[in-house]
Amino acid sequence: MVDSENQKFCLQEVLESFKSCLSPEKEIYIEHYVSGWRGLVKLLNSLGSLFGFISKDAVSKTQILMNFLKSENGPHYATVQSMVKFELDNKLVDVDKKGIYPESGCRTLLRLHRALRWLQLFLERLRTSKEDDKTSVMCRDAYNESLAQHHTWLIRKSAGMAFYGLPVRPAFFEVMNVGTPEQVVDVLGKAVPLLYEVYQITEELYQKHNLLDLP
Ligand code: 1Q0
Repeated sequence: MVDSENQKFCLQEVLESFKSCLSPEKEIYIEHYVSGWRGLVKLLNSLGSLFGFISKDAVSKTQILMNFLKSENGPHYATVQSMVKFELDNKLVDVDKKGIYPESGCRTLLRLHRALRWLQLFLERLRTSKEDDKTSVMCRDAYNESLAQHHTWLIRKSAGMAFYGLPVRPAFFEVMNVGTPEQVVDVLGKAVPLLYEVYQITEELYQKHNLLDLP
């Protein structure tokens, strides 16, 4: 069996997953959302063991969601909207503090949702960067503006160290497996607004149901 996490990363493929996660009614299909993250994990794995702790967490979060999808309640987990409704209606979410549902779909997806904001900010910086700009700085700035506020001191320190291990911009573009730097910039120009749309839909839904601070 092929281990999909070890296959070669392709930015285009990730983009396709995030594109297909939006239904015509702007619902978000969890299956495609997860497959977008799994594609990103492939890239992370190709960057070396320094990023292992991040990749491990991302894999575990995607696995939790896939397990819900495959469970007998699977149909309720088809979209983010149906998951939120199902888990709230059936009181399957720890709302104020951790209790009996430490791994609800809602809180798990919220972690990936916050990471999506980081990704969008990072890719936008990458898109508008110049050849000599440092990927570690772009990544750190995007992280500080988004995910960092949700992380403990220890995780912030570990993430900060890992960022120094990022490849330089030309090598990073190479890893994306898209083509020339111009083509990468072009694909990034399509990726960023798409990620933003998916992010925004989830953000509004979570806001509406007061789910943005789930423990
Ligand atoms: C390329 C560099 C990657 C840098 C990733 C930046 C994010 C740093 C995140 C550090 C996470 C540390 C591990 C554990 C965190 C958890 O405590 C936290 C909260 O969960 P919980 O259960 O404890 O409440 N988890 C999270 O915040 C989720 C983090 C998921 C991060 C997923 C990152 C996947 C990365 C993909 C590589 C993207 C490469 C970008 C360029 C590709 C071009 C399209």
